[in-house]
Amino acid sequence: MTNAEELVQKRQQSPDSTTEDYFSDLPRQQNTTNTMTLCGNGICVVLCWFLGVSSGLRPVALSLDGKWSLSNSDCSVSLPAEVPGCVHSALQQQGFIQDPYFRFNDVSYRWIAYDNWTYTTTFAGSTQLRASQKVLLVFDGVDTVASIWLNGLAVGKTDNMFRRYDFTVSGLLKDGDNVLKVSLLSPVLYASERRKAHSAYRVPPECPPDVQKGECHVNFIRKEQSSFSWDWGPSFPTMGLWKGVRLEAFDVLQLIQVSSVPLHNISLSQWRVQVDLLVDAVQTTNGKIILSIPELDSEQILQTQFLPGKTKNSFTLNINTSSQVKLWWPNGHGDQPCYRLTVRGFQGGFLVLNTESKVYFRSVELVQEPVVGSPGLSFYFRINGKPIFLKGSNWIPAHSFQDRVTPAVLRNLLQSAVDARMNALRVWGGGVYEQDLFYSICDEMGIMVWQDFMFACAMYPTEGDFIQTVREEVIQQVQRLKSHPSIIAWSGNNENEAALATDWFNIPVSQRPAYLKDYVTLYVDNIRAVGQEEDQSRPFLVSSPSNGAESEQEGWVASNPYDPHYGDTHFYSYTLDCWDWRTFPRTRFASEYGFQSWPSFSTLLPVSIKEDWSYNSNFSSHRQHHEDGNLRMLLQAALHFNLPNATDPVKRFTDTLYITQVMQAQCVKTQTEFYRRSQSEIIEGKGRTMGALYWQLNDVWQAPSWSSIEFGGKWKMLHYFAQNFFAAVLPVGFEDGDTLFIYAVSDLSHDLKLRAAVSVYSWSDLDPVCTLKSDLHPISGGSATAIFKQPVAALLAGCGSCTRLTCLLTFHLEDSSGQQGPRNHHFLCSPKDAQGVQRPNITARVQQDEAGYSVTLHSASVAAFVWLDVGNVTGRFGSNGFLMTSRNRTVRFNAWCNTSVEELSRSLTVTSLRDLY
Ligand code: BMA
Repeated sequence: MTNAEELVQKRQQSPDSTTEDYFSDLPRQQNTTNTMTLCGNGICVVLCWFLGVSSGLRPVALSLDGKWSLSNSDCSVSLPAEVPGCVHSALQQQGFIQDPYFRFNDVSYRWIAYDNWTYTTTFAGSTQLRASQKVLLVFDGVDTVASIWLNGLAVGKTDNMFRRYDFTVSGLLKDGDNVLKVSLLSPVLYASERRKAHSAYRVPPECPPDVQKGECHVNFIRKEQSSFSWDWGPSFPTMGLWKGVRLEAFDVLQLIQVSSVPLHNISLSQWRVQVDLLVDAVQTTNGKIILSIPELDSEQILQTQFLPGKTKNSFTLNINTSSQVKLWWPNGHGDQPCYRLTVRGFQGGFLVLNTESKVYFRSVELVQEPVVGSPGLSFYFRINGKPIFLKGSNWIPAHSFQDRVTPAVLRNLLQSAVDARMNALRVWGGGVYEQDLFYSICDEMGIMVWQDFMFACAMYPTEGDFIQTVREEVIQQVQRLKSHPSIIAWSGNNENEAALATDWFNIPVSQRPAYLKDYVTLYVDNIRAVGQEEDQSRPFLVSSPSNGAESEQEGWVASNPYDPHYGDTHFYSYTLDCWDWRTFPRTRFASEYGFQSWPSFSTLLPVSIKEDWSYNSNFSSHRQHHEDGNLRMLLQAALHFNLPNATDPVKRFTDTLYITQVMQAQCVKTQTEFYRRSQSEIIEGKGRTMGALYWQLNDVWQAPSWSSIEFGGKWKMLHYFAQNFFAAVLPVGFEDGDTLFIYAVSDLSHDLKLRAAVSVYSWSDLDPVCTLKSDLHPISGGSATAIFKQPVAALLAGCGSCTRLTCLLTFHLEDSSGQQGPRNHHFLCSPKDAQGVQRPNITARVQQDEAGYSVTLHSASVAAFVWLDVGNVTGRFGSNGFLMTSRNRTVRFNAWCNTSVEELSRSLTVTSLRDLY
């Protein structure tokens, strides 16, 4: 009996022994990297290789991550470089360049992406490695266009940042030092060459608008589309090995990917789990697969045959019907329990593969069906049979240089989403398919993900090689990601249907059919077809926005993809008054809407100098990538607020940053509340809104944008507002005609009985002028119901000497046990027109107790949009940007780093609306 046989026998005799026990018995070999654990997909491949019986060899996985060397095309620059990483990061780490985000460096460092760069490493080729039947050189991600050389011989080429590449290098390895080179072409020059070669017809847009200071023809290269600039981001066309590199050697077979998708048979009320194993086998291998979820008392033993080469092998595990399956729920609707799935493979009694992964059970349906009283079709998600209103935002890349998106950055941003009571994020199609950890965290936190494919705001080529690389990209990404319950929908692209339908690119009428055909070829015949072949467990949308089923009816490009009677919409208006809800489309599903604001001063400080600190500085216009964006923010703010007029230039600048955040927070609040209160109604044939995902959650650098979280993680006022406007139970107030309505919105599963309590305050007095209460109303779970209605004139007439100009309203919901949900407010006039507004002269005292830090405020009068800022002390307040109608208020501060009462007191500034003028 060989060692391996002995061990397998031992293992079978003691089924309880762990993988570690199993390995501890194996004879240790020199190369300890053999036992590398490959994690991804929420899945850790504990051991996934064949025990070579005949040769007695163990398989090898040799990581090539770490220090490589890097040089440019004429070798005038050479330096060490970290892998995974990119050229820009390496140049900065070695002191060749400053912080690329500092001031105007995005433009100064443009040369980097115009050069070609070569990464080189040397590794030892052991006999063991070379003796293996098959040796693969694996790149989890190459950015982007590269040729790869091993010991001077060409191994292969890459052209797609979103693919994993492997190359067979079995005969190319030498004893001793092996030299691996990856030569990267300038992505900018490559895209431009591809454009030139594509002479038959235009594939617009040619270039981004000048205001973006970006590069052209990004649609010709399969790379993060926003890396050539966007309307919120800089142009840093990265190059590098952005994911891991390694050698994998094996004698019989290698497991490349495991994925599992739970499927629910409603009529049989049975769950089954479809398990796909992507395997690379040296030769035909017969064996036995055992799938099991011990906790559900479910196991399946199946005979199988792995054919030579790379094959996908699907198996089904039927879940024992007498076991109670606990379901995965979105945040706010229940827990996110998971189960352990083990997959073991045996050949001739030998364990040939053994993996363990997480399985979460949930079903998802996208419901598009006729709606009573409304033309068109509904558009909402049903999770585990329950209609769910999607509350959240849109996710963009968290950094221009992906190597800097650490687990801590991801966790902080996603935790912030959950803390603002979001249950959904859309991973937008101009960025990257996020790293595995992103989706694992979403799984754990109950964040539903609308996952775009990475195509945005452009037409794309459809030549054979382009389609081919995209097909492979889609297969790999769907296989990698489909085990995540968080992903509830795939979506083909961002706004490309709309771009065609509403002719963004001035395509001559005679050429339109050719573009439509290309559109269908790419997104329907290829991306959708391939995607659906890999995963039938979730809905597949072709574009966002689209009319869903209606777009399909109209040949995939609807005449108006923004039709509020169908599908999802994107809606932006910067000139209309955002306080007027009548300007918003009463859509079925709002997947994008938003307003820009500036980040806070402390976020700008590290990337600017004194001369930059004015709203009209070159820096301020340089960082603004949206045409007239800075002006539009002020014009929108000026509709309702006095603009800052301080004589001190820095104060005026920081006050202006503040007012843009006030404007943004109030605008997005108004629009989101409109969507949430429209969920149960049909008005003029429109309504039943079931999603509000504002644009955008996070930032890629320190600049004005639509984000609610600044680069670095600091919450803008909007994010604090989201904490309230996404609350499970929310009172929404608005006027229709001159009548005040208050709606009770509830995302709870159970019914409530609530009344509205309205307080009228005079701007000049901290004591309420009067308080009104409605009757108790039944509020069904998952609904929006009007519970208070009164003409404003009558309300004010019955309440002392109030007028629209002198008073404002606050309101909340309550039942016999007290207040339910947050307090809300409604202005009866623009604050700039209000009469009796006093300077609040707010004073603040920082304290520390066992629970942490708190700030106690004292105000002399009603104060609106009270904003606490502790500069660069990182952390988060319990609430912020609030309306203060009491003399005292205590706010907690959750510090992310060590700080002190002294430091906080020193750093603290308090600003309210009246402090600006
Ligand atoms: C959308 C997005 C992005 C853009 C945003 C703001 O439509 O899809 O392309 O950044 O608007 O303009």
